[in-house]
Amino acid sequence: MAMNNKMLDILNEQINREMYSANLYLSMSAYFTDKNLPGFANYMRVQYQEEMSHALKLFDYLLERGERAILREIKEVKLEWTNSIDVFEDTYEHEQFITESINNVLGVAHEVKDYATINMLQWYINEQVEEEAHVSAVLEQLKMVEGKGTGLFMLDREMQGRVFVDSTQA
Ligand code: OFO
Repeated sequence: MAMNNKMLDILNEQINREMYSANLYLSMSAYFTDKNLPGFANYMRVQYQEEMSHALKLFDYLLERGERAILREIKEVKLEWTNSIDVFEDTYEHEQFITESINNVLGVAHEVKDYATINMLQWYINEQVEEEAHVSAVLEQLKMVEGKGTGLFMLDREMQGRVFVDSTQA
C-alpha cells in the first residue's frame, strides 16, 4: 500500500535530522581531537556511526515500502564549543530535540493510521530513551570533575573504550 504523503515527507525529514546529528557529532569529534582528548573524540566518532545507522534504518524502511528516500541538504553544523561540558550540554539538548522529533513522526503515523510505521518507530522510541540516558550520564560525570584535571583525563581514557555496535541490526 502506498504511503501517505505527509508520512513520507516527515520520514524523509527524519533521515535528514539523523544525518545532521551524524555531522554534528563528527564535528564534535574533530573538536575533541583538537583539544587532545582522544577518548572523547572516539566517543563522538562512534556516535556519528550510530546516527548514520539510524538514518540508514529509515532509508531502508522507505525502500522496503517501495517509496523513494529523498536526501535533502544538510544544514551546516557547529564547529566550536567552550569546553567539554558545553559539548555534552549541546549533545543532551540535541538528543531531547530528536526525541521530540521522533514523537512527532509517531504522531503522524497514528494520525494516518500507518500501523507498519508505528511498529517500526518503536525501535526509535526505545533508542531515544537510551541515547538521552547515556549522554546525560556522561554530562553528569563531566560536571562532577568540573570538566578538568585528572578527572577529565580519567574520563577521556574511559571514553576510549567505546566501540560501535550496530543496534539497528539487533
Ligand atoms: Fe539518532 O539518535 Fe541521536 O540524534
